[in-house]
Amino acid sequence: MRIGFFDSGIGGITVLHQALRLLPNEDYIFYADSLHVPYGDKPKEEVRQYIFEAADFIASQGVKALVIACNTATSIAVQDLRQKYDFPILGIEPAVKPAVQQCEGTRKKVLVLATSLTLKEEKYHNLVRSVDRHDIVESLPLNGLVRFAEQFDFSEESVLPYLRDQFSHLDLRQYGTVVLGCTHFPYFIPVFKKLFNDDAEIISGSFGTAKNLKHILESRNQLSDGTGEISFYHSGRKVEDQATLTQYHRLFRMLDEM
Ligand code: DGN
Repeated sequence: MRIGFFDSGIGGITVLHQALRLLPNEDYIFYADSLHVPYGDKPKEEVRQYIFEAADFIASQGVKALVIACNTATSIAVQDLRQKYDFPILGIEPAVKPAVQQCEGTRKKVLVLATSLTLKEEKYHNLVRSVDRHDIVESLPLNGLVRFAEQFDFSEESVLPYLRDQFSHLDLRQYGTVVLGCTHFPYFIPVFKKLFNDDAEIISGSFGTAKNLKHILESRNQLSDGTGEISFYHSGRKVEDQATLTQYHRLFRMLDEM
């Protein structure tokens, strides 16, 4: 059986990319809710409805696990999804704990970047409260970055001015770790590195999520002998046109080169 990956858009590829490294012999369904992306600045109830429609579709294809490769969807729906389906459901959340650990013994702070919906949710506030040094954790919503990614615009010329503007009220030298709390953001790691002058570590939850997935499949004795094949879906419709598939493969290559 295949493994489902779900995101509002192309962000989930950054998590699937890590999973393919750890689990190359699995086959995957990648579902992007391209009709409704972006989620991050929409009302919560509306987004919940989209998430359940997507999960129903993925479940109807028969999967042995589902990865919610979207911090926003995880924060508002992962608990309820787990009640509804009988296969394991993994979510991704901002890597606040490792970030705080990395800053231990320094005078540096943690900056969490995510969508406004993720940062508003109780789940995020509980996560921050659960770490020892929550006083060093700051956050900033960057909804606009999702739009750049969905337009396949990863260029420094476009993105750097946007980020400089968003960060203009902050002294970036005070941060030791920057948490990419949205799966669309790792595409911009080279731009973030430029902005933070390599002073800060830039981390995301993708690798941890892929590691959890591997662990769960191993413990359930459910590893497969597949070929790493991916079937792409856009809001319930199979993606078959070559131009879109080529764009997806370009994203994997971009991530390979980082
Ligand atoms: N990629 C998603 C996340 O990790 O939060 C959300 C992007 C969006 O739809 N705004």
